[in-house]
Amino acid sequence: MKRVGRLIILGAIAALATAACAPANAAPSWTFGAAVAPASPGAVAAVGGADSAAAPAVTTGNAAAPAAQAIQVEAFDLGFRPAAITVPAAGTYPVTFRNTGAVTHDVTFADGTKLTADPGATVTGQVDIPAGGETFMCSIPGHGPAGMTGAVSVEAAAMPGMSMDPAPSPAASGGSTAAAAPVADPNAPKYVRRDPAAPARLAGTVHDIDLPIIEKDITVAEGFVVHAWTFGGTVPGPTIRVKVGDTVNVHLTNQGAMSHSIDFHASETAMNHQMVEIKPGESFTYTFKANYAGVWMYHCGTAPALHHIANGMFGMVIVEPKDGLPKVDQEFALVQSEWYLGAQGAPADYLKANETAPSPDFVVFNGIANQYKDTPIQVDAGKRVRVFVLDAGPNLDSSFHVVGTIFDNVIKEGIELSRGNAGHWGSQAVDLAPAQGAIVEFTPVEDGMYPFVTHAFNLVTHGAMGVFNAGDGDPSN
Ligand SMILES: [Cu+2]
Repeated sequence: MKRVGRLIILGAIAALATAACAPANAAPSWTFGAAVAPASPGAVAAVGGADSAAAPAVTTGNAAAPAAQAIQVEAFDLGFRPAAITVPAAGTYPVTFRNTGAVTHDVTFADGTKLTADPGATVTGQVDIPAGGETFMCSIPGHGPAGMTGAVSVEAAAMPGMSMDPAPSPAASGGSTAAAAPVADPNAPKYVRRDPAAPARLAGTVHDIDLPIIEKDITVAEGFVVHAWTFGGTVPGPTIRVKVGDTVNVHLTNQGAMSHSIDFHASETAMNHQMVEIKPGESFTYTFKANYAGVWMYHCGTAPALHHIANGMFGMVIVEPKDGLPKVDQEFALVQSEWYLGAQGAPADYLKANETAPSPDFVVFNGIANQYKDTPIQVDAGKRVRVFVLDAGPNLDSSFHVVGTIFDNVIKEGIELSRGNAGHWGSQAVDLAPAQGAIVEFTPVEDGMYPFVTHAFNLVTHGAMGVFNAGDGDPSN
């Protein structure tokens, strides 16, 4: 194979040892108490049967307890069947844990007992159930809040007339336990400003790109650190720029502590062919031919995909037409996205991100709040500027606008407003739903400041603002 245009994407291997950074390995903190009373038969499985449906269900506190045999629980994407299990008495029980989902899950009991199963696998172990019962959850980040919680109740302690259902998951109950915004830490590391320049198109027609998956702490706004999951060690991941007809081989190595995957919107492939789970330590090559021009999103699709995108796993692919784009004076790449903060140094808060009326702590361009307001992007009056814009979401639209300019050339999702069109039409803002991308072009007419925003102004005050500074920034000279 011709190996041309190899792009080595560097990034430090994540420091995975700190407690805040490795929730999958840390002792879980429990939101729910053990359920202790009977519930509807459909929600309850008693121990002892080879099949939970065939097992004698314990439906009231007066029913005879079946002989204790085993706890059987199945994990699917994303939940447990059954989520409420009854045992007749406190004691040690064998556990059979079956994963029928598409990604790795675990069942982690409140005492720390943990069984992990790959997709399709069944594992066994044992657990001590105390007299008060015990909750369990999947400890993989995002899975518990997405609904993977349950409880083992002890029948002897059950009280007639009380519900035995496990406490509803926070996700099911509307996310009422979503974290409050952390307080800015003056000792947090300073953020690293991302170079807004669009990369040059890769030379040649076949591209081999190394894209390590790295979990690491990133300062996303002054005073706020997120334990992000990344492609290539940055949020957004690196921008990949090719042209129609090129072949792109992306070599992924998962250096993180949990499973991830990748989905290139610029590609055409079956989901279960290339958007596959890449476990920690594993490598996978995702290959696609760039058949269509555009500004495309890539992202992690591992469940819950919302959490993986909200925690930084996205980036931009630019596919130019076969003959390339016309030359302009300067080109930039800007990705708008949201941060839903958990605790300092923790991953993004899934429950906040999952609200139907989401209220992000920050809305940002290129991963960091206000970075191009703090240090503007230098341009020149009278010189043509092209911006590749992507709305990575995960939830909110962008209305991309550059104050004091009119876009005379826009290509949005395959629709083109051409410079020099017969009606002399122009564009003031480009509307992008999550996962949509565009190319906009403009020319600052004089020296001065040209702020760029999403014209949803409630988001501007949350970090979605930058500045193009033309010339010396002073229109009066
Ligand atoms: Cu991921």
